Amino acid sequence: MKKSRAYFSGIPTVAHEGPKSDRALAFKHYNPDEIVDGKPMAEHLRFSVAYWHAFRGTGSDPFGPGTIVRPWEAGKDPVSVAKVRMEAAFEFCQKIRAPFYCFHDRDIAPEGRTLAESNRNLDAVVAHAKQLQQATGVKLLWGTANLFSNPRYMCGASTNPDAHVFAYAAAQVKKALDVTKELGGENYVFWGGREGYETLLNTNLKREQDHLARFLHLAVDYARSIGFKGQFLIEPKPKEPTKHQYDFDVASGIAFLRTYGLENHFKFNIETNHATLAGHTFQHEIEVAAAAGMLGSIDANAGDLLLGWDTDQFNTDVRELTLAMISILKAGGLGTGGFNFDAKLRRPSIDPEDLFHAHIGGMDAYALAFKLARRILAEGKFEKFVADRYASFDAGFGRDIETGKANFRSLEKLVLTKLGEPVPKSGKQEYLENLLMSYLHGA
Ligand code: XUL
Ligand code: CO
Repeated sequence: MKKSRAYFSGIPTVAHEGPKSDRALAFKHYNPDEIVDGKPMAEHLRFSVAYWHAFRGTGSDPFGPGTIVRPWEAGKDPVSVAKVRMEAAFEFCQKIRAPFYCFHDRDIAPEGRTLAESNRNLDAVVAHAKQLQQATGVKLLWGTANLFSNPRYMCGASTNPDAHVFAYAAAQVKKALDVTKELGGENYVFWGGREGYETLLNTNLKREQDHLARFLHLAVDYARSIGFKGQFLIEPKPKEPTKHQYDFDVASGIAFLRTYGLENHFKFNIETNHATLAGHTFQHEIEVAAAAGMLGSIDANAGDLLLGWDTDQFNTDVRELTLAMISILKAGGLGTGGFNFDAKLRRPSIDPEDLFHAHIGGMDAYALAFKLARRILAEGKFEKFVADRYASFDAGFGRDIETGKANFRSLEKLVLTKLGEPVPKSGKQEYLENLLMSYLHGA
C-alpha cells in the first residue's frame, strides 16, 4: 500500500516543545513520550480524533451551507472518496500524535440505496481502515452507528413507533458491531440522539423505554455471540435533537440501566457539553458515574454557557478540566476509554491548519489538567480536608450509622442523654477555591 503523506504536506508532525515555546504548531504540555508512573503520557490520556467532526464536518449550520472545503473530497465515486478521506484522517492522527480515532458507520462509508449496498460500502472502507491502522499504529477507540441522520429515524430508531424501523436499526447496529470488532474497537457507544420524544401527545413513553432496553439487550447478546470483548458505553444527553432524550444524564441513565438489568454491561461516555445542557457541571457527571463504578470514557469538548445548544467546541478551560481530571484519577482512570475530541471547528475556521490548532489546544489543556490534578492529589490537601469533614463517621456512633448498627431509638437516646446540640462547622468554600487557584497559577 502506498504511504499516505500528501494531505497535510505543509505541516510536520507536532512536537512537544514545552511551555516556553512560542510556536503555535507545537505542544506546550502534551508530551506523548514522557513517562508518567511507568507509562507514556499518551497511554494515560488516550486521545482520540472524532471522524465525524474532523473529517465530515463542513461548517454548515441551520442558517447556511458548509464553508470548509478539503481538496481530498473531490471525486465522483463516493467509496473512492471515502478511502482517500480516510488516508487524510490517518495522516492527521499521526501528525497530531493521537493514538485513537472514533467513528459512526456512516461517517466512514457512504450509505447506499439498500442496507445490502450500505454494508458493501462499509466493508470496502473497513478493509482500507484495517490496512491503515496496521500501517500507522492508530487504533479504534470506539465505533457506533448513526441512527439519527437518515429520515427513516426521524421518530427514533429503537424507540420508533414502527417495528419495521426497530428491525432496520437492529440490522444496522449488528453490522456496526461486526466492523467495530473487525477493527479491534475497544468500546462501542450508544448515543440516543432521537431516542426520545418531541411531544407526549403522540408518545407511549413506557413502551419506548421498554423497546430501548430490549434493543440494548439484543446488542449485548449479539456482541457476546460474535466474541466482541469491547466495553459498551451509553452517552447521555438531555435534549437536541429531540425535546427530551431518555438517556438524559448519568443519574437517569443509571436508573434506566438498573431498571432493565443492563447495569453490568454498560458504562458511561460522558460529554462535557451534554453535562452542561443537562444543567450539571462536567465534574458532576463524572462523579455520579464514578460513584456507581460506571465511568467509561469522555467526549472531550465544551459548550458555550451563553448558548442553550450543543456547540461542541474544543475545551481550553484548564480549571474545569483540572476538576474533571481530579475526579477521573481518583476513580482510577478510564480503563478502555479515552478522551475523544467530539468537537468541531467554528464555521469560519476553514484552513486545514485550524484542525491542528484546535486539537493542540484541546490536548494541551487536558495534559496540563492531568499534571495539575496529579500534583493536587499527590499533596492531598483537598482529600484531607474532605476526609476530616466526614471524620465523625469513622468511629463511635458515626461508624454505627454507616454499618447499620444504629437506629432511630438508639440515636434519639444518644442525643437526649449525651450529645445535645451539634456545633456548626464551616464548609470553607472560599478557602478551598483560593487553594485551587494557587495550584492553577503555580504559586
Ligand atoms: C452528539 C454526539 C454524538 C455522539 C456519538 O451530540 O455527541 O456525536 O458522540 O454518536
Ligand atoms: Co459525543
